[in-house]
Amino acid sequence: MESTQILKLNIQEDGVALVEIHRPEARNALNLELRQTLSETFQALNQNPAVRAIVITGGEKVFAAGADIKDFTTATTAQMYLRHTEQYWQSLVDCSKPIIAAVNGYALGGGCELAMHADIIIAGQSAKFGQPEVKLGLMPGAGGTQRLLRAIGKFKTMLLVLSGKFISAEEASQMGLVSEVVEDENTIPHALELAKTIASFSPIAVQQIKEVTNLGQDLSLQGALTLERKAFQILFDTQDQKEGVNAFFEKRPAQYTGE
Ligand code: DAK
Repeated sequence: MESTQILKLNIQEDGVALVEIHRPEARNALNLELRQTLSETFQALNQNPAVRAIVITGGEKVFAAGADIKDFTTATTAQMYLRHTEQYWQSLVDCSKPIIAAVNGYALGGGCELAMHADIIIAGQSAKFGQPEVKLGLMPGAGGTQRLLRAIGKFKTMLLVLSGKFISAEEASQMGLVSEVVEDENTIPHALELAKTIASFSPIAVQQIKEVTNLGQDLSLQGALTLERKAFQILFDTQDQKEGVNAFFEKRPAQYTGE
């Protein structure tokens, strides 16, 4: 396992990359260095053809307690603007490979926003989600108001962002913020297993599914359906599509090459 002080990266043989935030002394708070490292890591993983799916986690105890509040004590508007931290989050947005967040413990503020940059969220039963920025005289700044709105609707979003309350994994699941709730000790193994399954499929099909699903959220239904249909048609020009169909009739597992 390759390890820096604050981020661990393990690229497995099966095409799954495990990214682990590691700042236990600060509950994995996302300081500038961590966000920068996360951004560089996701750019590299996106460009690495051996990587077909990515799991991001904070480990067994905490996902991330948000931005590092120490960075806020004296910051001015101009300094916050000039940091342009949106560029770091953008690397996750631009990642064409599926991202699974494996959440144990707290996913708060920027931590909850980080989880929402994933495509699938697996939560341990004791996980807690929230956007407590309002308690600091702040508001969500990395997509919290907007991604929550799209995931769980206005009234649940308003409840979370205006009250700053924490919700359990089960509540988050019922709201549609979490894909699956599992036993705490199973969060990372389950996310890795799921990522392994996804990594075994055609990477072109997987990436098209991700792209169309994400883009479709912000399009009209008619535009999104057209986009879906075009992407579906494009897949017929891949060897993987022929391999998948042939393997079905030959009753054998498909071997996808990504071509
Ligand atoms: N930042 C810095 N340090 C933190 C931290 C954080 N977010 N969360 C915890 N820590 C530190 C604590 O200060 C403490 O340090 P020591 O006292 O030991 O030195 C250590 O971690 C352990 O914390 P606790 O003693 O509080 O541990 P507990 O288990 O009792 O409680 C907790 C865990 C996560 C419930 C609690 O620590 C907590 O409420 N933390 C703050 C959560 C929070 O308010 N998060 C929102 C932060 S604001 C932006 C985009 C996005 C954002 C900002 C900008 N731009 C586009 C510019 C995002 C903003 C946020 O996320």
